[in-house]
Amino acid sequence: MKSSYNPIILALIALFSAATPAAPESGYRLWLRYDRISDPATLTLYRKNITGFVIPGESPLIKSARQELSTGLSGLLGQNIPELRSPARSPFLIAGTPASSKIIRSLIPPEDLLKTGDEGFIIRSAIYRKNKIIVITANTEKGILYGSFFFLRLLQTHSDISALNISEAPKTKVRILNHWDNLDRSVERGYAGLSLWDWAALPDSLSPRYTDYARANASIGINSTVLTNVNANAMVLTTDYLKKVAALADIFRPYGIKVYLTARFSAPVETGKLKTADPLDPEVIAWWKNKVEEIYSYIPDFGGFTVKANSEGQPGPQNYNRSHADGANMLADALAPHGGIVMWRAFVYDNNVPDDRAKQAYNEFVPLDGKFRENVLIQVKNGPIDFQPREPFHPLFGAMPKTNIMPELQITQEYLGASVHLVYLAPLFEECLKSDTYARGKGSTVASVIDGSLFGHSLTAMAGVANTGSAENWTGHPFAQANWYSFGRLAWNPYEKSEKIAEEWIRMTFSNNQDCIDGMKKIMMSSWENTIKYMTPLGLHHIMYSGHHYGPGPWVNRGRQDWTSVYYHRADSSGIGFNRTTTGSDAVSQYFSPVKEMFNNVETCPENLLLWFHHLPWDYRMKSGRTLWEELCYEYHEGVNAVRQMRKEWQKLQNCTDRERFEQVSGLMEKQERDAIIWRDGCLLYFQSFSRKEIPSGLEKPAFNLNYYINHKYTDIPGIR
Ligand code: BDP
Repeated sequence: MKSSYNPIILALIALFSAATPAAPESGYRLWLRYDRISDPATLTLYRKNITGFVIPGESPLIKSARQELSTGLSGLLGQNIPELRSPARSPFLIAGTPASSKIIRSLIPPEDLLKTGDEGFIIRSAIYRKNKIIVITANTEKGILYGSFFFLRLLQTHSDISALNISEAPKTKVRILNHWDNLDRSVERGYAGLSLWDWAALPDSLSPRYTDYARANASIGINSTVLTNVNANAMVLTTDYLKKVAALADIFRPYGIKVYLTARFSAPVETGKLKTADPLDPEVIAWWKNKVEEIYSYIPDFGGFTVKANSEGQPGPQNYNRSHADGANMLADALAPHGGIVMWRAFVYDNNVPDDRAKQAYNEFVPLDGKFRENVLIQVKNGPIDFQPREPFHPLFGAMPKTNIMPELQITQEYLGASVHLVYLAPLFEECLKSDTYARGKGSTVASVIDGSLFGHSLTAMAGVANTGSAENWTGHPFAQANWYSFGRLAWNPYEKSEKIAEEWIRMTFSNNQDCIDGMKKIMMSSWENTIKYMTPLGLHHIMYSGHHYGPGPWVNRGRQDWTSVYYHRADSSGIGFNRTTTGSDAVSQYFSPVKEMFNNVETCPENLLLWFHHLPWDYRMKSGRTLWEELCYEYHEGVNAVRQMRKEWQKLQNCTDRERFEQVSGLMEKQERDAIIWRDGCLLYFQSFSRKEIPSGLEKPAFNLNYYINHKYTDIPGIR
């Protein structure tokens, strides 16, 4: 903050505003806490700059913005900031479209709004009748809502608002949460209680949570939500359920959020009593057309369908010898007249285990490039296997230039410690988005594929598998809120930096005190790499306990081959790792040069993906000079030690938060350390049975034998049985 105050007074103010523990806090308010600005100098300046606000209009979107500005400004400024019917003689804030306000028309040249599209906005300092004012304007009311939240964020993060000149527009069109929520309120891979959607009580009883859910999403630019699990239940498409869906849509609409559903491909058979779900059958086509019409009669702005087809036993067009394009296009044609879209998932793999599961989506989808309708997006997980702690980027990014491609990121921590381990996921998301596919030469990043700029697509999107539930704090772990937050920020701008997002979130959620920000940021920014170290270092993957995926299970060797761990790590007496080079499964050839060569060559393959692409002897020499076996041991130990270090760092941050959240995080970290040790020792003992080498001296030795880890049961992890 710039200010012209006496330095002694400022020093005194700083002293008193140093971190002090806050009032109890359940975490329910997420990052929208709006408590009075803690720094007195900042507070004084803000109060001078905003004595009231003007927001013309009465539409639902404007009412939401008004409500937010009213509670936000009054809360943050610690005094009533009234809505003004007419401009004041003292500094004020005005929010509106040019159409709604003469003042705005007189201050903002129309061409300035051109770049902000139908969801962006401008926030600008201006002079009106010799008075300093702040203008939030946009082409649409939705832009006003987003601009209002953005402005409140400036205050929440103690930003300088003396000379504002901000112009923002989202880089993707559909920014969407995928809820893997079932109609019985269980949540697939959910670790934060039951589903938010209380289907039995809907449509008559409407939880206030629905509105707060919508506010939280709107505040970070999320404009869409798929209410139901990708492993879909056709029941949700029946009339009674559609009425329930409509009730939710009515609540979300004033926050600019559209609802979507998952479409079970066999619904015409299961609920429509047809004999087939063949996408080329005229009766099937008619059934979906009518169903879609019915949906729009209840939900006029319905977004469309997300579909998991011919994957993990789900029905799909291949059951009728039709292609993914036949299936997707049939649904797309039903939706097109209403403006709806289809997000068709590329997470497919055959019932017949192929030579390498990592190759399958690419093999099935690339030949279909150019065959999908304009209102179809292919939804691709960030990596080719399945949300592993670290994966290389999915080779489909860049490989289908004539098709709309969107990424699916997993916010819920299925393979990253559920809601128990503190793992800030934005660096994982960022690593994928920044990856260079080389599809059109250097600079063809994944972000440039999905924002449509690389191949000139206008239908763009980003999906995140939600981590929300009925837990009081929404996400179970207080820090897991940051993963929801950062997904929204990255969907809005896939080029945003994870560190900047972390800082914003800490300021809004915990504290604006610099020591607190630094301490928490350090914990967050190293958390993902540290977790990889104690779970799946050096490119190992899919070695989790089968079923729940929480703890280690490198010994899993029963059942479908590509669901076992031994399929992925391929450890034997000669070494460890999956050979995906040109001498192995050749998955490397699905990448463009020079990425292909980089992964293919053991010298240039990044060590953090080494065993993803190479099978190497136990005494292979790593860059550190250690053997592969030794390096594995050190990585696992470093991971555990990092958790211990993190616990110490957290203890230093006691004054940065209220007691409730402090204690909750402390307790979770204790479990995280316990279970990180189980990961380390279980994996090392198992791999040692092949390497036949000692754990290097100086490193801790496992407390139990391998059988202990194999038989270990988790009884205190939410969502895990
Ligand atoms: C896997 C999950 C499974 C999901 C599947 C999917 O284990 O529960 O249904 O992904 O994305 O990660 O369809």
